[in-house]
Amino acid sequence: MSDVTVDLLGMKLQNPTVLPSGILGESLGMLEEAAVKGVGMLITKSITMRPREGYQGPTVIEAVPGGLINAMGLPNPGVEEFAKTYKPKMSGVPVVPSLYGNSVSELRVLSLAIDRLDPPAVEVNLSCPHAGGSSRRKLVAQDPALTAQHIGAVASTTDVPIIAKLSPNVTDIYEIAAAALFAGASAISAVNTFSAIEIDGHFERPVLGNFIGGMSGPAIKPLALAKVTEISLAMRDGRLEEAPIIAYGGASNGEDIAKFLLIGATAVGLGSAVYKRDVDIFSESTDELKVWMKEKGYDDIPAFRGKALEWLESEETPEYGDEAPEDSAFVNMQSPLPKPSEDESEEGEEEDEEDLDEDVEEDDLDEEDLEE
Ligand code: RRO
Repeated sequence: MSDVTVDLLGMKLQNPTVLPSGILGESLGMLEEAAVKGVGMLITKSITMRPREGYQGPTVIEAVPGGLINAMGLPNPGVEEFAKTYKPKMSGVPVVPSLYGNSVSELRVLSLAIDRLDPPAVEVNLSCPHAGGSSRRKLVAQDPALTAQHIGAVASTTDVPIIAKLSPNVTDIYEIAAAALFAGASAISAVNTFSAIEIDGHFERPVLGNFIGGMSGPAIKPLALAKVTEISLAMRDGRLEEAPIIAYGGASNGEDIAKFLLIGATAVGLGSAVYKRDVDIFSESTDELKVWMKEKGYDDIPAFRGKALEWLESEETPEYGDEAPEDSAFVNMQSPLPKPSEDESEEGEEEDEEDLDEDVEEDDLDEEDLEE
């Protein structure tokens, strides 16, 4: 039986699945249900000092197939109410509070209050793409100095491990990760949602109540994979100190989880996918991951973590490989044009072969000329 347990910041997770912040987190009952149904780790909705109602609707739309845009506006009861019901573990599953501060000093006070609740770790949300409403103000995680200040404030008030949640809306994400780790973070979570807007063609205005939102879902998976890859590669070549990465970004099944582990993640969030399926997704995806590992012959996750990065470190540009199954979506997408009919294709082949012979003769000539 494949071992899918994960060691993360002193926590032993039963599997690498994570419920990301903001998904189901408003109701304690839903968190409990996810815990009972087999999630590896829970992150709460981002908590602020004072209660926030959130933005007016619409707050979530499906803008493209597999692509949700949200602007919830950090709805949460505030730290005082949160403290009344928070438990560091639910059904044996670690519950990590997510912290959001409007300023460095506010974050410090918030972190002190959360530290009293004895959490197993804290995640610091530095990257909500619309925390300033529709003001388009700069995000903390778009600036290394601001990132270091916010993480430093939390590090000065708590001894529990700090997870810095980064934004994909930057050019060099590893530079922000470096600032966070330097200032006292022990892990990186990446990525928050991609800044996004949808326009209503009829009413000629942005669709979301807040106008600007953040995009998530399967449509962003390759983009998120690229951002996590950037961080992992920087860790491998020494630009960044080694630290666990919790990956978020469009994963929705066991093979997607494997993909993020293959590019160096330690744990993987299933967020938008919970909306599409339900909380059973955590145990179902874990089972799918186990099947994938069995097929590949891996006994545990460290046996393949980061394996796909080797391709990106290589100097050569490797071929996709003959071993790719014929029904692979990727192989099929390499020839998107309709195939010629049989007769045409035979003629085509003959012509091509003739051309090839001529080329070879010409090549031979060239070589002889050169030798002379
Ligand atoms: O609550 C939100 O609207 C929200 C947050 Br705090 C966040 O970090 N990322 C996001 O896409 N939405």
